[in-house]
Amino acid sequence: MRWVFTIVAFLAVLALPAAAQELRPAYLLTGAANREVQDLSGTWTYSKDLYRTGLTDINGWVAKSRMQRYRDVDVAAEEARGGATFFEFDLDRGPQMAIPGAWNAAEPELRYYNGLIWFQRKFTPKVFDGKRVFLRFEAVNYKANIYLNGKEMGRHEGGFTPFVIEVTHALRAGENRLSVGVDSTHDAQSIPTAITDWDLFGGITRPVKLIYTPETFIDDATLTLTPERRLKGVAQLNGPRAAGQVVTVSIAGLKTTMSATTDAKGLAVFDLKAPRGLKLWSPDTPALYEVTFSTVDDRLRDRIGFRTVAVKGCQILLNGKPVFLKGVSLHEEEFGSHPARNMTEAASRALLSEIKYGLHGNYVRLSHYPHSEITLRLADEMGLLVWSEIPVYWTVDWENPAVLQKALRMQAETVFRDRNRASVILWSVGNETPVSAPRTQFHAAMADNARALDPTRLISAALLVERKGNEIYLADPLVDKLDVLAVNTYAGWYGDDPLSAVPGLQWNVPADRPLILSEFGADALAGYRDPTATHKFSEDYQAEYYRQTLKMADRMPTLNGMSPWILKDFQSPRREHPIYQDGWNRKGLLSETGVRKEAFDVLATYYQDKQP
Ligand code: GCB
Repeated sequence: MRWVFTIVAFLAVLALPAAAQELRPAYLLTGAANREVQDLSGTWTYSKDLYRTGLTDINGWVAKSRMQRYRDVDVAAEEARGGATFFEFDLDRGPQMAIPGAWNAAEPELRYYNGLIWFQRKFTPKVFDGKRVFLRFEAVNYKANIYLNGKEMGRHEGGFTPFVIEVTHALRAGENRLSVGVDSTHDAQSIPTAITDWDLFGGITRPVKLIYTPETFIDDATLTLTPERRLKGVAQLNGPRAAGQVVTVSIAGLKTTMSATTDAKGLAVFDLKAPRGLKLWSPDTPALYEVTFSTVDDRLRDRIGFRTVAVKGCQILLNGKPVFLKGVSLHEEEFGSHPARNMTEAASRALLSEIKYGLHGNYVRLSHYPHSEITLRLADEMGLLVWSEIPVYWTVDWENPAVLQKALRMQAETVFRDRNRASVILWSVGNETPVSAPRTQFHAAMADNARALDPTRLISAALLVERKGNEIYLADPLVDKLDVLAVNTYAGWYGDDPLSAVPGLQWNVPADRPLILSEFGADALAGYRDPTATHKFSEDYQAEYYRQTLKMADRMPTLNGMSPWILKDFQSPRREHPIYQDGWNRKGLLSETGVRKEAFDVLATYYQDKQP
């Protein structure tokens, strides 16, 4: 019997190991949604900068001041004055774009723009005497250079995780000028690299908010249920009075409160027997509690669900009971013909509703990168278990320590953002990465990092399989690091197997651990029918592929769940068949506009009948 949870592991919830602690961003501002916030979404102006003249001049010289798009200058007023000075930009009079949203969908000429674009937003802050003010970017893809009133405030790399910059002392009364250089270029050292099977969309893809806090504030607080039915957690204070403060936690509806005093670093640690009346979170009963952390200065609210997840032998246990993960994979792309990766609550709810109510699912693989906080919070609210991953996908520069550090930091940003989400049960450390010693070391470091950052969840990775005749097997040393094995398999789509052969494939995988089919799928163009089910790209072929693959799945004894590829057709520049694909990966069970294909019903019926 292999229990993932041990008392020792849980001690780590209380104090992060040194290496993991170093990955904690200076500011997190989790629970920002419930704070005093000024949303900077709306109309911004922009200026394209394909040759990066705003950042550097020829020969690597400092950029010419007439090119520096982030300058705090009223170009029109300067021009009216006349004289020798002139400019080759004017953000105040530039074209406009709605933010958040990828630029690729904003204008036809930007559809395949890949490079640097400067964005500008002017705003007037609220009165903030005695308060601190932060800018929180929920996601900028891929690199961001941030300037306020012409001064550089910070940089960030990584397209899917939030970052926070303090601007208290850089703000001025009245109008302020916020400039953001967004570089969508991916290279061999980026995560992911430039080679993927999805659209690498550029831009300020998630909201930007100004957040106002007291001088000493609760930067982050977490509370989790242990298998011993204790509620354990921490609160991290930031500010001049962070040490020696009493932090009180109360859980609405449970008449439960507890207090702890912060140490010299502003950290308070909680440990309390879970109250008897605590309702456990599960997909069937997604109970969320309003949890409030308060100090004399500040108050932070979050809606938190309490549940346990563990592995026992080859089963996954949710709240101590076996669960079969009935899921599907999802890219972050809203319905419609021109998606901008703009995950409004309505857009996200529309996608998740198809999983929860259409497919009768209880699980979603949020591939291949951290999705919007909106989606995670909805998964909590609607009752969907979540697999979360960062885009260590196919190939990254395995032997480069700087790239590993980047991956670990991205992973930390994800864990810190989402560790209060009951829905998240799995941290994945990679997708379909070809086995080699440096690659396995890289993933092993990620697995150790994820466990150190969060010992309460399970670790997995979507692995490649090997094939010998009729036998499919795993030959990947990474399995030793994983709680749950996961494999992507496409027999019947890629390769020569006829569909009739798929159920008979023999799976040879470790018998002591749960297995998930993290992907399987086949392309189909919605509306293209072929009753013989012998033509690839037809709905009939895709439906038959699902029937046969599900038969195969039923013969896999350690199988604990699946997330077929994929809920909805998604944009991918790899997919250029002019009749069937036209720039879309067609493995969706739904077309890009939400039309259900026949295979959708095949999977929905299977899930409706499926018992753990
Ligand atoms: C995979 C990848 C996924 C692709 C999919 C496909 O194995 O993990 O990102 O989109 O196959 O459609 O080939």
